[in-house]
Amino acid sequence: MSESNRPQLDVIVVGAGFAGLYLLHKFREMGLSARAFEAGDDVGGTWYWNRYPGARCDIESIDYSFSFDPELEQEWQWSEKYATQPEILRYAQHVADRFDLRRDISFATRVEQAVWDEAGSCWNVTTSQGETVSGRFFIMATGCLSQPKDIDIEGIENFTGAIYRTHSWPHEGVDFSGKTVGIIGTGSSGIQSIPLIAGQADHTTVFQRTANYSIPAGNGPIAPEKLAVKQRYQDYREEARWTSVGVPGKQAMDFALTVSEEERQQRYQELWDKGAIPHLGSEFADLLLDEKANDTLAEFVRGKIRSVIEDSEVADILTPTEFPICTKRACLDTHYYQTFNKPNVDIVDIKRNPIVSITATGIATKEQNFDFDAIVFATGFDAMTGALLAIDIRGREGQSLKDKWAHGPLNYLGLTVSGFPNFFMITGPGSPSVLSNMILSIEQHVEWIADCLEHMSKAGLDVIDATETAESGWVEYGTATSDMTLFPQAKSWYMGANVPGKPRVCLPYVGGVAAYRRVCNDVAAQDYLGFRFDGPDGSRCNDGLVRRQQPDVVALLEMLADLELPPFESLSPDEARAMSVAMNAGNPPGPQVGAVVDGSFPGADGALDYRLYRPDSPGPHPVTVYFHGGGWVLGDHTSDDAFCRDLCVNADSVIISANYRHAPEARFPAAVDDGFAAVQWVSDNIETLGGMRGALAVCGWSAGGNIAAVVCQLARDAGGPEIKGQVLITPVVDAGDDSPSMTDNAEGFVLTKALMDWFWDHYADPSKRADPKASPLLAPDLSGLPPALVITGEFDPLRDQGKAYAEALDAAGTGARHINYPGQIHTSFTAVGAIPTANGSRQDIAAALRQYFKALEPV
Ligand code: N01
Repeated sequence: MSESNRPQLDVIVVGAGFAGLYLLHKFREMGLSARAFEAGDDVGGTWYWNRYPGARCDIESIDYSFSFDPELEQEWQWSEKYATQPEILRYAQHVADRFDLRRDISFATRVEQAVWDEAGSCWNVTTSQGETVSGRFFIMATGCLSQPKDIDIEGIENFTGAIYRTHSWPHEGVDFSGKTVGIIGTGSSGIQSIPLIAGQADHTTVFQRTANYSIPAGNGPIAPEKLAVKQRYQDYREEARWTSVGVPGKQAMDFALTVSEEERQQRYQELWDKGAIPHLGSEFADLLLDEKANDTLAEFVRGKIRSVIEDSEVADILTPTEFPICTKRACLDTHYYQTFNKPNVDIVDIKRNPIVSITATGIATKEQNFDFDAIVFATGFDAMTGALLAIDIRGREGQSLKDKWAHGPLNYLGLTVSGFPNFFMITGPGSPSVLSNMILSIEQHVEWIADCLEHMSKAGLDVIDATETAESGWVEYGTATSDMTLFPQAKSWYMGANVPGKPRVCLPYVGGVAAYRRVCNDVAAQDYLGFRFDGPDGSRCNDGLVRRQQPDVVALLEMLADLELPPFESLSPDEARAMSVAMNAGNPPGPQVGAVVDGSFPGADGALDYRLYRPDSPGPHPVTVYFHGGGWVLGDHTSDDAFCRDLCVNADSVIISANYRHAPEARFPAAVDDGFAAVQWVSDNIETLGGMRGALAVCGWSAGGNIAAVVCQLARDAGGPEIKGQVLITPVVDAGDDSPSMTDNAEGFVLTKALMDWFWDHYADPSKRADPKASPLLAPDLSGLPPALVITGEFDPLRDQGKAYAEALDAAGTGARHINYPGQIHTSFTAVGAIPTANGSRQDIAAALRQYFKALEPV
C-alpha cells in the first residue's frame, strides 16, 4: 500500500464513555493511532446524558470502576455504596485527564456513516462535522442504552408545558417546586427519579404501564468490609471476572424448590437486606429456569412491597405480577414505594385506564384528563441495537448493518458481524453486556480486541472477518441459552419488546460473564476459531463452532471440571458409589406426583426394592417398569427419582423403578435376571399396584436401557409377560462397540470410554459379553419384540450402538424409532431440572409411552 492511500488512522472509535476511554488508552499503549468521535461535549457517555434527579448506578461503586490500572483504582475514592451520576461523571473525567485522552477525542461530533473499502482494507467514516476519516479498524463504543426509544404516545407536540426526558436531562437541573408534574415510565430511571421529583413538586401523578420489582438500595457510606476490598483489589477483580454477573458473590448451586420454606425466606431476607441486585436472580440455581422457583422470590418481594404501601388499591397497582422477577432489569430504589403514601402523589394504572394522548394542558386518559405544568418521560431506550443502527454502517458489497439485522442482530460473540471486516462492537448484542457489571465487560472486550489486533500485527494480517458458520452457530447458541430460561417470558427491552416493530430476540447473552469469557478465550486459543484473516501472504481460516454442546450441558461440564473430581474408574466401586450419591444429592427434585410408595418384590435371587410413582389423575393407570442407569455398578431404584417423577406426570403412567443386583458383587447376568423378575412380578400384580391389566411397558437409561432391552427379548422368548413398548435411553447394547461415536466421544462428556470399560469389567467377563443377554444388539433374532423408541445424544459414546439397535429392530419388523438429540450427552436425558434443553426429549419419551398405551385406555 502506498503512503498516499494508507488509512489515516489505525482505529476509529465511536463514543467516549467508559468503553471509548479505555480503547483510546489501550491503543495508545500499543502504539496505534486512534481517534474517538463523541456526540456529547464531554466524556462519560451514559453518565454524561442521564442527569435526572436520583440517577445512580445500580452496581456498587467498588465494582463499577476500572481495574486496568492499579494506581487509578487505589487513588480514586468513592463516597457512597452507590455513586451518584455526578460522581461517576467526575470519575470518567478523571480517567480522561489522568491518561490525557481528550486530545484524541472529537467532541460534539456524531458519526453518521461508515463504509468498508474493500480495496483499501479500511473504513471510511463520515461525521456530522462534514469530515471523512479512514481507519483500518472501526469500533463501536456507543453503549447499550444510549439511543432513546421514540415517544410512542400521540400529541406530544401539542403540550404547552415543559417536557423532560430522563436520558437527556437539562445540565442546569430542573426545579419542580410549586409545579404539577406527570411522569410516564416506571423502569429504573422512573423509579430513581420519582421520589425526588415528588419530594419537590406540588403534586405528582405517575403513569404506570407495568409494575416493576424494586428493592431498597440501602445506600450510604461504603461498608468497611467492602472498602477493605481495595487492599486486595486485583484478586477481587479476578474473582469478579469468573462470576456470572461480574461482581463477586455467592454462585448458588442449590435449588429454591429443594430447600425448606424457612431457609428460602431467610435467604431472601438476607438478599433484601443487602440492597443489591446482581445476585438476586442467582441466589438459587433454578430462579431463572423454573417459574415455580422464580415465584418464591417474586412473592417474597411482593410481600415487601405490599407491607410498605398504606392504600391497598395503590398497593395492588404497584405490585408486579406480569413477568418473572429478574427477567426485566430489577430496580434499586430509595423510598420509591413510600412515595406513594404521600397525599400529593397519585398513580394511574394505564393498563386499566390507558393514555389516549398528550394534550395542550396535560395527559388525557380514557377515564380522565390530567393537567400538568411539566411531563417527564422515563420511557426507556432502543436498547443494544439502537445506537449501532443509528449510524449507516456498510460492510462488504455495500451491505448495510440495518439490512443484515432486519430479523435480529446477527453477530459472532457480540463482538463482530460477518461481512463487516475489521469492525468490532464493545458490549454488543450477543455478549453479556447489560446483564453484567458493564465496566468489567467493557474491559474484557477491549482487551480481547487488543490481543486480536496484536495477533494480527505479529502474523502480518490486515483483515479479520467472522465466518457465517461461526456467526450463525453463536446466534443459535445464544438463543438456546435464553430459551432455557424465563427471560423470553417478559416483554422487556432485553427481548426488544419495548420498541414497536423491533425483532423479538434475546439481545444479551444470558449465560453469564464467566462462561462467556471462557468462550472468548477458547476462540483466541484455537487460532481465532470462526474468523477468516487476510494479509499480503493470503488468507487463513480456522472455521468451526466454539460451543457444540447445548448451553446447559456446557455449563454442567464446566462445573464438573471445576470440581476436579477423580474419574469414577480410578475409584473402588464403593468409593464410586459414594461419589455418585454425593453428586446426586443436590439434584432438583422433579415434579410432584400423586403418590410415592416404596416396597419390595421378589428378584431372581431374593427380595429387591422398588419405588412406585403414581400420577395424580384417577386410575387405574398403565404401568412402566423403569431401570436406573449406573453401569450395573452405581445407583439404585431411587437414584433417578426426578426423572421417574417427570415420566410419571408426562406419560400419566405408574412408574415402578425396580432395583437390581449390582456388579461387581453380583455379575452378569444377575442384573437382567432381576429385571425380568421385576417385570414378571409387576405383570402378575398389576391391578393391585393400581395398574391396568395388560398395559405394561419398560424403560431404562444406560445400563438400565440394556436391562430393558434384554428383558423384552427374555419376555418374548418366555412367551410373556406381554410388553407393549420399550423406551431405551442411551442404552448399552453392544460390548464390542468401536463405532465413531465411541472414539469421537471417548473423553470429556461424563461417560467416557474408560468409564464404560470399567463398567464392563465389573459387570461381565469378556467371554460373556457377546451373549445377547449382555449385548442385545447381537441377538440372532430381533423380530417379535415390542415397539421401541431409542433415545441418543450427539456427544454420547453409546450414540451409534443405540442407533444400530433401533435400525436392527426396525429391519426385523419391530417398529422402532431412533431420535438423536443434537448437543446432548449421555447424562442429559434423565437430568430433570438441570438440563432443560433435554425437556423436549422427555416429552418425546412420555409421548411414546402414551402411544404404546393408547389402545388400552379404559372406556
Ligand atoms: O427504561 P425502561 P429506563 N406508555 O425501559 C414505560 C438502565 N438504567 O430508562 O414496562 C407508557 O426500563 C415502560 O413500561 P413497560 C437499566 O438497565 C440503570 O427506566 O414497557 N409507558 C417502563 O415502565 C434499565 O433497565 C440505572 O410496560 C411506557 C418505562 O417506561 C435501563 O437503563 C438507572 C411507554 C421504561 O422503562 C432502562 O431503564 C436507569 C408508553 N408508550 C437506567 N413506553 C441504574 O443504574 C415505555 N413506557 C440504576
